[in-house]
Amino acid sequence: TTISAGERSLIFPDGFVWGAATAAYQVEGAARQDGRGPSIWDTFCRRPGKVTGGHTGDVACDHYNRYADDVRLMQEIGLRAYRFSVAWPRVLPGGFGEVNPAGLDFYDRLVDKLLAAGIAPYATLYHWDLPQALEDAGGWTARDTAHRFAEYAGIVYDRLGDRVDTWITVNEPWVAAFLGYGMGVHAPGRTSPADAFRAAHHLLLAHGLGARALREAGAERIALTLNLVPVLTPAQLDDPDATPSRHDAEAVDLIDCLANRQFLDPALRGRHPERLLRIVERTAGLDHIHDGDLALINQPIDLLGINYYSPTVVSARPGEPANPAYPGSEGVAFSGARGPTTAMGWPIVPSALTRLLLRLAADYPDVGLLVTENGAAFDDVVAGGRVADADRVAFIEGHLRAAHAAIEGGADLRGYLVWSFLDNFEWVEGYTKRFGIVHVDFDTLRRLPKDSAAWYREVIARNGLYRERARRPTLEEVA
Ligand code: GBH
Repeated sequence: TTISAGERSLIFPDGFVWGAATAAYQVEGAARQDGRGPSIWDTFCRRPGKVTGGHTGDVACDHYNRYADDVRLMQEIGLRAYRFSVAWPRVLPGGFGEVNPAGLDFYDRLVDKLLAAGIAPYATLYHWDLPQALEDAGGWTARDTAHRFAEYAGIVYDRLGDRVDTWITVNEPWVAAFLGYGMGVHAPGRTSPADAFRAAHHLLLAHGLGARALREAGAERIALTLNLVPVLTPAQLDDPDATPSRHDAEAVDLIDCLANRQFLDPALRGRHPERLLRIVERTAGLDHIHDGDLALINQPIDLLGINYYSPTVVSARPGEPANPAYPGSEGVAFSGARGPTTAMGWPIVPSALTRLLLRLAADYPDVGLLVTENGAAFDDVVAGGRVADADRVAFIEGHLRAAHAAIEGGADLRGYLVWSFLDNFEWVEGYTKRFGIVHVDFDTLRRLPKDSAAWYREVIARNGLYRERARRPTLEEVA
């Protein structure tokens, strides 16, 4: 019998980093503890109708107080890396100026616990919780915010840089800018396409200024994390080798430009895509882009962090109004999901991850690649003290096979971090969508590793996937 590619044993390169990720506002809670200042998400959650159930991150997983137990769990699962984010308003309650030592103390304790457990800390400096005071001064539409970010980055580095090797400046600037300032479905809830383009530029500038500050201070590894979206035509969703019509290819290129190249090209090539500049010019003008900005944004970085969840499917449709998430996308139709989806309604297409990684390797060959987020929400059920999340195991396994195929194809992929370590505050969806490999009971805050956590532990221990894993004897049986 032949073994299909989907069933082969797949071992990852030596040193491949296995881990999991979270973000401060989604897990920490303790929103008013130890001098933390308010962020735009504290404010946004209190606006009626913005977040499902009126949920907030006030308590979340209470990771701020339970981090020691959480690190113990990570160790049991065998994680080699843990990606967390630092809450800017914990460190600088007013966004700049006076430092809150208790805020830095928390990350100091967390890092020490991680290191003692043999887990590498990966610190993200901005995962969407802008200090409210900075939003009041213009938020990401203000150029100054990028400079404030670089100061903040330096302050955090001063405290943790002797122990944290891997620094991620900004998480998903597209989401922060276009969902936060354009569509208004994320904090701060503004609805101006012009503001969204300005915010996107200033987030890139923050990345560049932050990366420069980190580099000068001696940081070992610096990364930018983007939510990268493979853009496909409906035909390509069924058959990756299908050749799109000229008009559909044009639609794909436009959305790829707005979603991906808007960030990739300035950060990794020091230039703007031409068609992006034309859209920005007619939407926001170009005054916010200063001479020299591209050079600042294009700092040498070590890793590109990739958050991959699902592809976007588009085709050409003359007369179609712009999608509010993509100002400038007139004439493009977005298709709804077909085939299997997660509880978020996002299509499950692992093969798109292979294509994405190979495309990045080809187009941006000088940067290492790291999957900083991949995972899925499903309707988990606790039964008999267990969460049998076979759908999540299948999702992660499929994406690991896809990642491995990209490595075989030459992509310099250094690691994989599952989103998420814990069920947590899923932004607009509040606590109603669960992405964790560890279940959290949001009444008692008790943690329960799901079956996916036990499965992931095996993957990490074996540095890959084995065919017929059900029939492999356990160590105890062999002994
Ligand atoms: C990440 O963002 C975040 O970094 C993380 O905080 C979050 O919890 C996690 O993902 C899960 O959501 O509606 O089919 O067109 C994800 C960014 C942007 C990915 C919107 C999905 C819409 C897919 N997301 N995108 S679709």
